[in-house]
Amino acid sequence: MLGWFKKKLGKFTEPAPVADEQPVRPEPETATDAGIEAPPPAPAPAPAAADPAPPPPAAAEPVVPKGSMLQRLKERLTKSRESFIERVDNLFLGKKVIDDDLLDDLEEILITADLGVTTTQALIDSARARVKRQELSDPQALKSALKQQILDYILDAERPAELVMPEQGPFVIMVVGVNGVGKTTTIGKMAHKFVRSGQSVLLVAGDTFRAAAVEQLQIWGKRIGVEVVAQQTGADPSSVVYDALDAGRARRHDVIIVDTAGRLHTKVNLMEELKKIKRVMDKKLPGAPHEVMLVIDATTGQNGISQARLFNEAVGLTGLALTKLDGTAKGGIVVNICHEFNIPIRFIGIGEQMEDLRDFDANEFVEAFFASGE
Ligand SMILES: Nc1nc2c(ncn2[C@@H]2O[C@H](COP(=O)(O)OP(=O)(O)OP(=O)(O)O)[C@@H](O)[C@H]2O)c(=O)[nH]1
Ligand SMILES: [Mg+2]
Repeated sequence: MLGWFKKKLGKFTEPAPVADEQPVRPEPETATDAGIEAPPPAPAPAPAAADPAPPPPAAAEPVVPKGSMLQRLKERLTKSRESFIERVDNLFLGKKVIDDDLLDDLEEILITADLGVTTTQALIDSARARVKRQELSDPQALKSALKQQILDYILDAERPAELVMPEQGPFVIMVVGVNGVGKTTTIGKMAHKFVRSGQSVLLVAGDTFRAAAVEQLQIWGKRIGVEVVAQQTGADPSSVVYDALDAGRARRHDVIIVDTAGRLHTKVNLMEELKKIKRVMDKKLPGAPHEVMLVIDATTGQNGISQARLFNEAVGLTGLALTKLDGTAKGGIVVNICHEFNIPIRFIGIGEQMEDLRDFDANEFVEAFFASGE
């Protein structure tokens, strides 16, 4: 858990892995909808959100055998597997040689699996060159080469994953992304991981545009037992952040996670707002934010790529979280993003349960992506 963070922070302690925590309901629109300080609406949703229980202590949590983590990822990526690897296997079935037709069909499969034109082209060109050099004799060898090449792309993107940790003071994470991608949910899950690892966390409600945004973060704060700094809806997000960094430093929090608004990325004013927030952070706490994390919804396919480009130009991304991989048949977006950008994927979201925010592991992902259905 939080391997990318742990590497840098010596005092980090590994929490016990969790088997099954309480499912986390999709975030309600308003605190009232959630039943907080108000009777639950009828028909009443699952009662869990009305009284968010703090997570159980790590020691009481059941331990999952290591192998089952990979199994779980495989299960969650079933849709990706069916559309991608099963199609590849069907294509290769009974084929003895690699010819142009086979490569053309493979190209189509890769594109429809959301690997994108540029990444697909690079993979096919490399395969073609190796066939020409007679390095790949049969389709099974091609499949292995493809797997290796994809792993290399992902590992390449992980190389700049080193974090610049502050010498002293809190580690500040600014979370950005268009609306609905899962920023607030990811922040809640991520904060939970930090808490379980013994870090003291402060959440900052930097999304002051949308009426329910502050309440949504506060619900998460209650659920996982962490403090949330917020002002009223409509407040200047930069001033919320300015005050929050003061509070975070004064109260000696280890980690400060800032939620931001997610208006459409095509609207220039959001980008200007985010730039301003970032500037304010650096002014208040030189070097902050130490991580600018873009959340991308994997089901949006190529849109995710253009979002990454625009946000990267505006605020300089240092990490990515890819959510809703459980809801797409196109896990190839992971490969595409890693190939197009040298920005490491920190987390993948593979469901709505608390534990479904997973440290991204290149090897684990590629194994799951290439695992044949059983
Ligand atoms: N299936 C699935 N759903 C997810 C995942 N991550 C988030 N969600 C759901 O996506 C929806 C939107 O999540 P939010 O966290 O509110 O998204 P946001 O980016 O903060 O949205 P705005 O505040 O409107 O910009 C919620 O219903 C979440 O439960 C995931 O990994 N898998
Ligand atoms: Mg939000």
